[in-house]
Amino acid sequence: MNYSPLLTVMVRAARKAGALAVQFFDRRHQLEVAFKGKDDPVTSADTAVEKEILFHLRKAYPRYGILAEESPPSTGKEEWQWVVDPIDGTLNFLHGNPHFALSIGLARGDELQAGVVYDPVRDELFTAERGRGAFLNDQRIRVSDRGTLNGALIATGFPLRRKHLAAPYLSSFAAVFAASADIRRAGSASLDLAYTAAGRFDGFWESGLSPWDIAAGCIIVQEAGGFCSDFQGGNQFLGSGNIVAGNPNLHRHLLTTLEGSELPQALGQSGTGPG
Ligand code: 2AM
Ligand code: CA
Repeated sequence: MNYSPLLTVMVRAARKAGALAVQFFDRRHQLEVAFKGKDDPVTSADTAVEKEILFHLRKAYPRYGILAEESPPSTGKEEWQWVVDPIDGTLNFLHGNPHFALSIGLARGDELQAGVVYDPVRDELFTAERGRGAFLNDQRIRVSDRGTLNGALIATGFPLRRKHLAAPYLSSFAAVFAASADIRRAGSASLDLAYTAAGRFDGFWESGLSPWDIAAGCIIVQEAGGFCSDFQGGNQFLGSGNIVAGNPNLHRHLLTTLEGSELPQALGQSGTGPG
């Protein structure tokens, strides 16, 4: 696969750090777990994998800003910014479920430019660069072409750190569940988006995410021909952490279905953003 110079750097970072993540995964019982908040674990694996990713990115692009899950943010004034999650799906990782990914996005101002989501256990590398399409390993990927929710397989995530949103969330679940074939909750937002880009899911919704959970996955969805938005259909998904994604038809149907549920209003009342 002939990657651009930019993607070459991002892919190198993902592969080197991915190998490290798998080593940690194989001896996860020895990891010390600290908690950033309730149900918000961080291990030495998260910090070491992030350090490895940032080493490669900084070496090639020393002036770019950095927004990464386990590091203090840079000034935020840089035009170009890396948006990095070293292990997305930390709870899976810690429980020995082999479903997690490294997520590396690049934004210029508000616009996503490139993304890499790497599942090091399955060695599946999802990549995209603005205007150049989306790929899984060296194969071009596209979102599904399903026109309606009828028969659709939809991914979601629970508001695990905002359990007071359980009831309104379940109202959105019930609405989508009634209209679709089935729903999956796999525990890694970046992989949910990458799978949506590859047509493995027809769509995805979740609330309360952080920019590093979704930046890379969203540009992969967009370059695979899909749409990503917030719950109002606008482009404030990185800032709000509330996201709806899918092929263009499914995206529209999902938005309408979610609008008919209690979730958007409850999010409006409890404020947006991760937590
Ligand atoms: P993590 O594994 O890196 O914590 C699961 O629903 C998905 O949501 C995962 O991608 C998880 O990322 C992310 N996630 C859950 N709660 C979050 C929060 N409060 N802030 C940011 N990301 C969150
Ligand atoms: Ca994450």
